[in-house]
Amino acid sequence: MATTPLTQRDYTTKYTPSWCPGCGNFGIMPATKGAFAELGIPPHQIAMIFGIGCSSNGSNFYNVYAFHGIHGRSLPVASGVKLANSELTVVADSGDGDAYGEGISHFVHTARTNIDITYLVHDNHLYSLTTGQTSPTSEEGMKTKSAPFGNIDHPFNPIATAILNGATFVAQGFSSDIPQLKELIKQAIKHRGFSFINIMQLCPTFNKLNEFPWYKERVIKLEDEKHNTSDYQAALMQAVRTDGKIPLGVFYQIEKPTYHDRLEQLKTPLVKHRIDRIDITRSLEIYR
Ligand SMILES: Cc1ncc(C[n+]2csc(CCOP(=O)(O)OP(=O)(O)O)c2C)c(N)n1
Ligand code: SF4
Repeated sequence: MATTPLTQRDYTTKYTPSWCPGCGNFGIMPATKGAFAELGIPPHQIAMIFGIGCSSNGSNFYNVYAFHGIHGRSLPVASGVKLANSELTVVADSGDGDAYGEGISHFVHTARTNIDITYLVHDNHLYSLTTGQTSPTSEEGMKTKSAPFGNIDHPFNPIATAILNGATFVAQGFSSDIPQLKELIKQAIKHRGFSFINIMQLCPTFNKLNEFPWYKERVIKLEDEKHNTSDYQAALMQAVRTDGKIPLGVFYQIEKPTYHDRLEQLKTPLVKHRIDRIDITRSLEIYR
């Protein structure tokens, strides 16, 4: 931990974000940087792994170790980074298309591993970088670039999927509620295990359905409902609500051994293992 207080500036690069005016990414970024600063994690101890999309362009805007991967693949890269150096705080960052379309199998399988990384998904209900096509979380009936007569498919439920597949910290935030989102990100990073936050994100350029007034009518806070975050069934009930409300806050959190806890060889970070004493003569013989 740093000795002098860190501020958001410590995590800021010289590049000006290219997002549209009013984009929810402008709310998610200060919440994330604020969480890093308040937790006192210096930039060189953080690795952020991005996929492809408007949100993923954030790789240029965070002064941390940042890796811009390929579409849908932020989680396997993030897992690899954590396996190599468990002393880093590893955050994977995706759009909803990236996470629940291209990257859906990684989402499910990473949740099962309970590896100690944090996953932030910017859920603007569209593929926005490619100009607003239907994504897995687009609502049924929503008119998009690729569904001009309305989306005919049922939307994907990220919260229920995460809980059902073993994620040990599952939350939902909103890009317009920066203080709450910052607290959720702090809790997610502090949590030992796979922590996931679905972040409802405004996309004023392409999403004319899920705008601020639409959310204002629907969002509720789980803490106001006296929700018990360690109750698996209560968490699932909140995730599958049918009253149209959008709960914000922590749905589910439990302690469980992490991936690293379960493998003796990972107790020491792999980057600190001595490799100079390993004799590979026999292996070389095989391939000679
Ligand atoms: C395998 C693959 N399919 C499609 C694309 C084209 N593509 C690039 S960005 C993007 C949309 C990203 O949407 P999302 O992940 O929701 O992020 P957003 O732009 O909304 O933040 C698509 C489809 C690609 N790069 N790779
Ligand atoms: S298209 Fe939407 S998500 Fe992309 S930068 Fe513009 S407002 Fe943000």
